[in-house]
Amino acid sequence: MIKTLRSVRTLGQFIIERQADFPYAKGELSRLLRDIGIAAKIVNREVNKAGLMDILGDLGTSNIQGEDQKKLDVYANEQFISALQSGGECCAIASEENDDIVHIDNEVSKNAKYVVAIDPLDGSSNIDVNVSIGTVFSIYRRISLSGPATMNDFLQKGTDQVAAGYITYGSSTMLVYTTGKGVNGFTLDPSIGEFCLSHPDMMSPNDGKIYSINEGNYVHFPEGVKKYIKYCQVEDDASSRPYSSRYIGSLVSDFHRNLIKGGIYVYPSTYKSPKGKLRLLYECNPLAMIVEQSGGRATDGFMRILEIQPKSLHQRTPLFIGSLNMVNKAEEFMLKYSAPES
Ligand code: AHM
Ligand code: MG
Repeated sequence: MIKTLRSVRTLGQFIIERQADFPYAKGELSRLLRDIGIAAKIVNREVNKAGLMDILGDLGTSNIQGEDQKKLDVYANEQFISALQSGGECCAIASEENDDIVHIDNEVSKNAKYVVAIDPLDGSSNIDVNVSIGTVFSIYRRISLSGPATMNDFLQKGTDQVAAGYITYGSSTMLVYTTGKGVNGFTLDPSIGEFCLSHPDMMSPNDGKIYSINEGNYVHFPEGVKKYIKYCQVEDDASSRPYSSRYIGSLVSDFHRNLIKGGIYVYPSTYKSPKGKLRLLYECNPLAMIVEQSGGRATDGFMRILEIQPKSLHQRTPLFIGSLNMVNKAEEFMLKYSAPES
């Protein structure tokens, strides 16, 4: 009997097929996603050989948050900016690594329709120790009509995202994205250098058994979070508690695991960071769009992440994200024990 090869769909093929979902589209968004996929492969190559090259360690500069940047962060930032620059479909970028908007003002790009918010390499404290890291990106249609992009082009609510995604550089490298019509995941096959569809129509389980939070900060957490953690640890057969605690310290990796297995990731406000640590535009909004598209939920403890009106590029927000029923339960605790006084 002749065995037929199972057909492989590459990211490039899939993006083109899906263009039909947007009958009036001219292919710009497809090309933009393709450009991000190309940069991801280049960054992946460097991440993989990070241990071999003199690319580890602090570069000695700080970003706007006052955090040390690693060399690989800078490299990833340059790669994504350069791919978007040469692709011609993006007129400006907001990056975790740049204080201000990066304008792409060459003739091809300056009137392009889209702006991109990106965290080029998240979880950078894990680079030196071989733990998986990720990229998170968000794409908006600009609202300014022409010329250089404006701050307002970036300060749109998460509900206005036209596409969002992440790349996780782990035991294998995956790119997961949505254009608002479901979530699909692609695994990089290093032998052919292509992202191949491996996780079609990803769905977040409604319930899960994993909670992910930096419990070392327990004393600084709001009462609602403390009570929710205790709830996760109580024995209860009906809800499969106690849950397992899993925390990698790389948002993308923690999120990705919970998306597949079912779970909740929480980075709440703390005494040290009253607004939380994570950034709304290029960390929380893209993952919130993905989780909602897969049937899960993302809130700041009280309000849907995608409905927060951003006021600045590097704005932070608390984040409760993951399986629908788990986020609902955590929110119940927040409302009961930590609701802001009105
Ligand atoms: P970064 O953008 O500086 O890498 O910080 C974001 C990271 C997330 O990936 C991770 O979930 C979180 O910070 C971990 O923070 P903490 O060490 O406070 O638990
Ligand atoms: Mg980050």
